[in-house]
This record gives sequence, structure tokens and C-alpha cells, in this order.
Amino acid sequence: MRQRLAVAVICSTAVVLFSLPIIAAALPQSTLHPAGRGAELIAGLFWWMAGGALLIWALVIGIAWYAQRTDRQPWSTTALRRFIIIGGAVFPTLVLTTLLVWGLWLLAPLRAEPGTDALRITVIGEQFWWRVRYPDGTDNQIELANELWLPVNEPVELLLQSRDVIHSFWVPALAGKMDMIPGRTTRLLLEPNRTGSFRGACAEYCGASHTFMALQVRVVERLQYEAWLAAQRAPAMMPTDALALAGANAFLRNGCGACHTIRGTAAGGRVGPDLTHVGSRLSLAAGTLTTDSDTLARWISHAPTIKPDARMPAFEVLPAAEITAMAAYLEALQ
Ligand code: HEC
Ligand SMILES: [Cu+2]
Repeated sequence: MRQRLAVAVICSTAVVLFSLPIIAAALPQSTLHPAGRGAELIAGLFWWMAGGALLIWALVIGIAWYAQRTDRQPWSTTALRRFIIIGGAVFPTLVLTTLLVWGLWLLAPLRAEPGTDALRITVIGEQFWWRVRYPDGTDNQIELANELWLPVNEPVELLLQSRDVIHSFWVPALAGKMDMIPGRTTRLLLEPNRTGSFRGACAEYCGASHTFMALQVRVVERLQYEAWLAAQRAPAMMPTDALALAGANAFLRNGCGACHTIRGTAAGGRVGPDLTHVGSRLSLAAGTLTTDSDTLARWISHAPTIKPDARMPAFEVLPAAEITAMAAYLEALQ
């Protein structure tokens, strides 16, 4: 009786465990709902492993169930020995060797070199955000932050670097993880095959705000990608609205330009994210906040409270009117 109960408990636990990945596949940041070639290969490996695990598990439970029957015939020593050698040594060796060979074989397509004319984007890990550099069509690059827009069905090579500690670049729907190591450039090949928005995260603990280091990837059609890049390439427009204009002055007067660049203005700092088009960004502070003016004002006054250890000082000592004006200015930087 007790054995039957044990089998029932084990079975229901397994059903719950095996349904977890199926539920997870529906979440926005899932390896199991791939949108790129790398992620597809990895998801394929996962499903075969999960299926195989289920099968082996059923086999083991079947044997356990058989073993607790009272009417079974005793086994001879030779039969038992053969059973242990095959089941305990030969079978696991075969299964693990197959998985190893398969895993190594997967590495080649994941590490392939894209053509020389492929899009190459540099992504640099910072505490706690992503500095992104796109080629601008000439020999120069434009600098953006915390989001990547990619044309669908085209291979893209990411050149990954870090300025401080080890970070790890991971957009589960598109490809596997790749460490960003100070002093080195690592590569990651992305080949998105479906349009949409995909969330990514830093996958290597990098400090107090590691959890607030997310990024958005937008996979779009080629034309939409080009329109976006052209808009990002343009310098910032001088605002026409009086409040935003006051904000532009306050931005320079309060020294924000020592850390931030706004192309087309005197602000040319290199410490923090480029803010030329910050109002049009999908998120603020690396996937943490929205880009409306209220949130911007809150961020400017209390950045390190919102994001512990963020390398941006709090400006709560400034008059509220100046903060509101700067927030209006930044929101208008579309
Ligand atoms: C000492 C350098 C420094 C100064 C001075 C500074 N910032 Fe920042 N700022 C940063 C850093 C670093 C970040 C990135 C923080 C993060 O996301 O982890 C940042 C982020 C931001 C962001 C969010 C950008 C994005 O795309 O996520 C805004 C907006 C911003 N700062 C506005 C300002 C304003 C306005 C001032 C002046 C009142 C200012 N900053 C002064 C370093 C600075
Ligand atoms: Cu990180």
C-alpha cells in the first residue's frame, strides 16, 4: 500500500515538473519559444533531453513498481549482474556520449562566421546598463543604449565587451548566453527569424543592480530597421516648447553633460548612456522604468535609490522646477 502511495506521489510530482517548461514557454523571455536560429537549436536539444528524461523516468518507475510486487519470481545472480551492468553502466554511457557529441556538434553552427558584409554591433556591458554601438553607414558608429533593433532573417554578429566586471549577454528567445569579459571581445551570432519584441537580461551577477540590467530587442523588417537607424543617427532637435527649452539649459548648467552625450549640443560626456533620443527609447535605466516625464523626473532626483549603486548621482537638491523642465526636455528628445 505504502509503495503504491509513493508511486502516485512521484508520478504527480513528475507531471508538475514536466509541465513547468511548457508554462514557461509562454513567458516573454523564454528559451522555449525561439525566434532565432541559435535558440532553435538549443530548444531542440532541450526537448529531446526532456523527452528522453521522461522516458527513462517512466522506465525506472516501471521497474520499481515491478520490484515491489510480491508474486514476482526471484532473479538469478547472472541475470541480476547483467541487469546492473547494462542498466547502470552501458546505458548511461551511451546516453551521455550521445548528448556530448550532439552538444559539441551544435557548437559549430552557433559559432559560425557571418559574411564580411553582415551587420556588426558592439555591445559593452556597464554597471548596470548596455552601451550599444551601431555602424552608421560611414566609417563612424553611433552610440545608443539598452536596446537593439535588428532586421529579421539576417545574420548579425555581436561583438561583446565589458568595461568593468564580467557581465553576460542573454536574449533567451534568440540565442544562448555569452560572457562579456573585461579586456576581451567575445562574439555572438544572432539570426532572428521572426519579428517581435524580445527581452534580454544580464546573466552573470555583476553587482547590486544586476537584476535591473535588462535590454529589449526589436526584430523588424529591413525597411523599418533602416528608418529607425536613420532616426537614431540624426542629432537631437532643439526643443521649441518653453519648458523643454528651459530644461535643455538646466541640463547643461547642472553638469549632466559631463557624463552624458546629446549629439547636436555641447553635452559630450562618455560615462553614462547617450541621451540624444532618450525620449524614444523603449525603456529607461536598462529595462527598469518607462520614458515618460514623471518617471524621468523621479529618476533624475533619485537614481541610486531606484537602482542601487547606479553610477548616476541623485539630484534631489535641485529645485523641483528644474527637474521637471529637464524631464520635459528629455522626454521631447524623440
Ligand atoms: C557621474 C555621471 C553622471 C552624471 C553627472 C549624470 N548622469 Fe545620468 N546616468 C549616469 C549613468 C552611469 C547612467 C546609467 C545608469 C544605469 O542605468 O545603470 C545614467 C542614466 C541616466 C538616464 C537614463 C538613460 C537611459 O537610457 O536609461 C537619464 C535620463 C539621465 N541619466 C539623466 C541625467 C541628468 C538629467 C543629469 C543631470 C541632472 C545626469 N543624468 C547626470 C551617469 C551620470
Ligand atoms: Cu551585468
